[in-house]
Amino acid sequence: MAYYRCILTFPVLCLLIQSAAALLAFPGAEGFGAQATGGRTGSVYVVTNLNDSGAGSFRDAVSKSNRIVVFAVGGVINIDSRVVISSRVTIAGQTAPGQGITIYGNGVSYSAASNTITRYIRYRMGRGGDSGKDAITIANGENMIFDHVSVSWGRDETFSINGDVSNVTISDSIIAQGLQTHSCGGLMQTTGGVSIIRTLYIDNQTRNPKVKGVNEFVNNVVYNWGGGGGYIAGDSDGPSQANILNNVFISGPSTTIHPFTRGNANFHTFVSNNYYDPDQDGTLNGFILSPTTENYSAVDFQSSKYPYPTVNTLLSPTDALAKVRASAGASKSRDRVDTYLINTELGSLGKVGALITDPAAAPMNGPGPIAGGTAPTDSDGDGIPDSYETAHGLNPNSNDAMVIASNGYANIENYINSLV
Ligand SMILES: *[C@@H]1O[C@H](CO)[C@@H](O)[C@H](O)[C@H]1NC(C)=O
Ligand SMILES: *[C@@H]1O[C@H](CO)[C@@H](O)[C@H](O)[C@H]1NC(C)=O
Ligand SMILES: *[C@@H]1O[C@H](CO)[C@@H](O)[C@H](O)[C@H]1NC(C)=O
Ligand SMILES: CC(=O)N[C@H]1CO[C@H](CO)[C@@H](O)[C@@H]1O
Repeated sequence: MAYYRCILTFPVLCLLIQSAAALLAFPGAEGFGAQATGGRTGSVYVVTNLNDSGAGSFRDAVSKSNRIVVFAVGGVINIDSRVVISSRVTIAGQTAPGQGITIYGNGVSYSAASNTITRYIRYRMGRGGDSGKDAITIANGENMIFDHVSVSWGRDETFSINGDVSNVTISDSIIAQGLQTHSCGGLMQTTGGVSIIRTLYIDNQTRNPKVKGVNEFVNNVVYNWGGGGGYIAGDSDGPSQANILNNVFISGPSTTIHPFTRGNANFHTFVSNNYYDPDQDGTLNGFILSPTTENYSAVDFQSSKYPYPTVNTLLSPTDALAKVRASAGASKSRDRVDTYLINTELGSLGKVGALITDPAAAPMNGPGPIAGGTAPTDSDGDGIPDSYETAHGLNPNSNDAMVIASNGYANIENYINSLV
């Protein structure tokens, strides 16, 4: 009805409104954060060096809103103090040559960084980071999507959302090795929703994750959680509503406790098809947890799913495991750390798990090396290489990166989306 009225009276306006509402952060974006707009309509910032600060640095790139950040360098960016991400920023780690970008040495804050799109980048905090801080923190804000992000070595939590936060997606990512003694995957406590999709939680003593509020937890793999717990149903006075579907829980050497703990009657959840392999024997020979209090703690079981924005394709638990192994994290070029976590640890199906407090020591041996590579030629410096411009009818000698193409994305977005 509304649609017809639109067509008859204001056809052009109507089409504009519809395409604006329907445009995803990138093609295939899913979950609560799928409609984040990032830096679209702003300008392009090309990161040209690995310096901690100053012109051409990552810190400078994300210091202002309305930017699409691309990389003409690859490697490790060592940061001393925490980096604060601005709102309406797109971070396109997939544009970096070589093995991409690792931010190492401290954490990043996405508090109030509403409407951000972050893809194919590694945030590794480490012991030198600020005590009591997370590798990624979000205390407030909405509409953020983290896709193919590898985050590790938080001193407090690794990826932590806690506050007035809405509409966040974490998809195809790795949340790894919260540092002892806290060793946390992280809180996922929103007022308005976080989707966690096809993501690996690995080697965290506790909070893999700890959830309160609105949560969709679909097709994830949780490996080698510690005695603090796997998926912790926040035992809170406030209400939570979660869909927990088709996930895989594999015990490792550090696992001493059931995958689900601490729920109470305020934790309302629809659970289905969650797979648990408890025996650490190197073979995938687990079972689907039946929805009992013993298996899921004393949650309030729902008989139907909450109508949350969700995955386009719900995988079986074993397909989810295969997908996570193949592509979770900054997998355009997997670094040594993620390769170790995925192949050596997760690939052992229960036999190997890291017992570390210092990521600079063996077996992790720090964040590097990350091959730097060479950026393709970009004559007009607009962030889109000449070869792509020529192949797609753009002008390699004039800045046309932010021109909106017929599909609604800026030219540069079509370029960065074409890379992965
Ligand atoms: C990056 O750091 C190097 C080494 O400290 C310095 O020589 C160079 O000028 C810096 N580049 C910029 C653009 O500040
Ligand atoms: C979250 O997303 C929904 C659906 O797009 C929207 O209706 C709602 O206003 C968003 N919430 C915030 C706080 O932006
Ligand atoms: C947990 O789930 C398994 C597999 O469905 C089932 O065999 C077992 O009885 C459940 N455990 C309890 C204590 O309910
Ligand atoms: C990197 C790190 O500290 N990992 C810890 C994660 O939790 C497990 C389970 O307790 C610990 O054994 C690890 O040391």
